[in-house]
Amino acid sequence: MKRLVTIQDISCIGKCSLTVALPIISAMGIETAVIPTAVLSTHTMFKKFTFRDLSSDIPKIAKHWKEENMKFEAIYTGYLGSIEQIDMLKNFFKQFKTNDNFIFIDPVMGDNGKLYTGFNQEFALEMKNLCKMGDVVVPNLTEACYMLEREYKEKYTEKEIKEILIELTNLGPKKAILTGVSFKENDLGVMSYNKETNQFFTYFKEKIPVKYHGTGDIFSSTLIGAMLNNNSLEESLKIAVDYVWETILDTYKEKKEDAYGVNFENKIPYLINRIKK
Ligand code: PXL
Repeated sequence: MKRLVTIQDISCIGKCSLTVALPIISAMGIETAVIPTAVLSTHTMFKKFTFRDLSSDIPKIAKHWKEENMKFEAIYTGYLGSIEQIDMLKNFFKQFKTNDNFIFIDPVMGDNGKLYTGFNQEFALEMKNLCKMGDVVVPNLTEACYMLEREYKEKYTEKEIKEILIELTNLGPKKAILTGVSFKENDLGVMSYNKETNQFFTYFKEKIPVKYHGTGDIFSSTLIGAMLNNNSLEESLKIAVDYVWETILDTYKEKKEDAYGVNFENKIPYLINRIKK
């Protein structure tokens, strides 16, 4: 069985980061080792939340794993709580990157043109430095704009999206994926660029008129799970977009409050069927 390690926070309520990565990637038949970076009572979109920083555990866990000669097919990072943690991850990458595995970075920092509570431009530039060490980077448009110091806009042309993707791969990664891309009023989806094959790829679904929290983490978890199930980048993107779309639709039908995340659990059988095909 393949094993990845994912490094992100535990938000005890709110269905994002580790509480979605662990069930989704496991359901896709991949052993999911974790390093929790922090424990929060809820994610940071709630008015109040507790935050226990677990940074000091990261080097200790890495040291122990090195002694045990632990290996991972992929290293997947998500929400990180501080610049200090980013530095620790650079060290972690140096210790656990091999010729056979890949580093997948979701630079979780913001959405809708704004950074989440607790982040600033300095953090965004440090995250950009971390992305230089990645093989695959998966920002949304807000995160890409903060890292590349570009103005965030509501609408982009295909030419502009391609430019952003190329700029992202110029940092180092072989593959860049932008989420939250839309060229038509009723479409929403992703565009990717593979530097090695010089190919762009787009995949869109009909927009559901609502935004839920945690869907970016569900997307990234599904994408890496599909890639580790030997799907091409393009097929993996289709699986991830389709699964996220199914979870949003299921939640939308229930008219649920957005801060509590989507009904991803109801659609796990759908995801497993897609992976088997
Ligand atoms: O879904 C991204 C995310 C992950 N973890 C925490 C968050 C957020 C977004 O707000 O606050 C703690």
